Amino acid sequence: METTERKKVMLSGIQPSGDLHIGNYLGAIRNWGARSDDYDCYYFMADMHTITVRQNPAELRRRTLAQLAQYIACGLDPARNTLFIQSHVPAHAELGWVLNCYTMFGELSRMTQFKDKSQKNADNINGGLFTYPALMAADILLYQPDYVPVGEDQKQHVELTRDVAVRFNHVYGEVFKVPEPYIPKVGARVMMLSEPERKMSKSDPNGCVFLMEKPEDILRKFKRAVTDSETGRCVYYDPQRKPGVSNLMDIYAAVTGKNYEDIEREFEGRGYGVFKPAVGEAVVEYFRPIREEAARILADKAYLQSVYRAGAEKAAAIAARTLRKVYKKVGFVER
Ligand code: ATP
Ligand code: LTN
Repeated sequence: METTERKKVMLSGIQPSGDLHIGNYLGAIRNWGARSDDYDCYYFMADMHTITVRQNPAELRRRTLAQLAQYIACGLDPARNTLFIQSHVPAHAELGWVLNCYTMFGELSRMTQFKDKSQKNADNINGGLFTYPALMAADILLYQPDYVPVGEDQKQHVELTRDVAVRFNHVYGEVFKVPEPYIPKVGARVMMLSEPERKMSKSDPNGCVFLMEKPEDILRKFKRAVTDSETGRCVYYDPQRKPGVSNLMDIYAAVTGKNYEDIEREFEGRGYGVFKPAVGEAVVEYFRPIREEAARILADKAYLQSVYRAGAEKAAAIAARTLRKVYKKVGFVER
């Protein structure tokens, strides 16, 4: 039957600022593939965002392709998802500029990612780092998505995107669809194994577990994970008092599908010495097929090229439509 109903749209991106870690997967990528039958899905490598922090060019290029191979290995079939590299679609930079002019200094000043990253890179607090959320708003609004599947830390940026879209629509009529963040219940904020008070982050490789890491390295990191010194060494969920154990429980729950009660029962009276390696092994097994498949795909450079070229072409066509409308609304003369 012919239908004129628009398919729902999902879109998200990750910076190739480091190798992908289990936080990126559990917080974001895991939610991406699930809907590719019912949704139009756009996923990209946010390389333009990555240069807000100094990068080694060869490494950035390598990681961008490795990230694409990992997207595919995580189940994103390029035939059913538009996979592309942000810098291949100029409309991102073009709409990014326009939206810079509709995003307030005060709003940008409140972004916690800006505050964190300027602390970490005190010698390079550049304009791009500050205005990054306006480019992210452009990334999103170009494709008119319904949902943006991200981890908890990106909620503030998606909310700013909504505010910018509403502001723009208020002046010019319904130009942008106002998107919703789509955040998982378990795994939305995976913490460092070495410092469970801090978010696991690619640009901070200590305490981070990477998807492509060797099984023995993953196991070692879990065995050394910081817990607490509570007597009895009981496994139970209490993120305030037991951030290390609760983080491990979240990871274990996410990869096994068990709930907190199941996990507490499973490790009752068995202590952290049994619990930590068990989580490590579950993680190794969960990611084994992804790791092997990604390594296989990465070796096929011609295939990867065909995927990102086709992706850029499809993405550019959609993005150009929104950009044209925006240019017209703000008063630019049509070429
Ligand atoms: P960087 O260190 O360069 O900021 P990052 O590791 O924080 O990188 P991003 O590229 O900022 O990762 O994030 C990619 C996606 O993964 C986003 O949707 C983000 O919300 C999610 N994400 C990042 N870190 C975590 C985490 N620790 N737990 C859950 N989700 C996360
Ligand atoms: N800001 C995100 C990466 C990102 C993104 C996006 C996510 C850039 N553009 C658009 C969702 C939608 C980050 O640093 N994790």
